[in-house]
Amino acid sequence: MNEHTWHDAAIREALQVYFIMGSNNCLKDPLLVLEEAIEGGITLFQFREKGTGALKGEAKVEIASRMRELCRWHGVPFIVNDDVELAITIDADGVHVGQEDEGAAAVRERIGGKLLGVSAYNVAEAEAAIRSGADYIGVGPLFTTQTKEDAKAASGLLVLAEMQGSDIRIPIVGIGGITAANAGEVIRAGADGVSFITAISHAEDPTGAARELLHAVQSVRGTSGYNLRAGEQ
Ligand code: TZP
Ligand code: MG
Repeated sequence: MNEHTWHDAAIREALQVYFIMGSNNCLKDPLLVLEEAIEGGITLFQFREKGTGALKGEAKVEIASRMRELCRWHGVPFIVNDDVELAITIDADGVHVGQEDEGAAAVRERIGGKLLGVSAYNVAEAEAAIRSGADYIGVGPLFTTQTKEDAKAASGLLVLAEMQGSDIRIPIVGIGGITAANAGEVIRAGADGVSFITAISHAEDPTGAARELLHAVQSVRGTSGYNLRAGEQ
């Protein structure tokens, strides 16, 4: 299967409150954090198991499978960072790769119609990602982040305006230092959604944190009929 099965409108909906996390980002049981975040209304989840103390081998597959099932049960799309093999094994909904990872075009070949996200720091990288078959791009770090060990300098929000000015029409999610306090600005600057690690993974109340992020995004962006889960909140 090689055609894209994700339509733009559905992707823009899913990107709204995009929680990224691995076991080493959490202050308590990662499965509990994920469950609470889902309860609060996250619209997409990315399993990103990397950095100091990251799980490997069987342990990584085990926790990923449990998170995958939790997301499936609640109807939240589940994406794997970098590890295409794992994404295929546990039948993830998609894969997200950075510029430094396996070429996005090669990943597209391997995953067929699954969702493909690619990180882009600037317009040139966004254009390359689109040529490679990306379904959406993750743009950032927009603000300073403590979380990514090899993060580039924060770009600020201007990069989002530059992308609009350059006719980049692919769905965009912002990343890097995003909280409920600045999420609205990110949407106003042109992103379809916000992605973040710490804003939920370090929250004392992940459910409340997710609700605040959803509110911050939707009060700028509005809601649409596409968000089938909105009625549950
Ligand atoms: N890519 C760019 S910044 C970042 C990644 C994975 C980390 C985002 O983490 P936080 O805690 O939301 O700043
Ligand atoms: Mg990567």
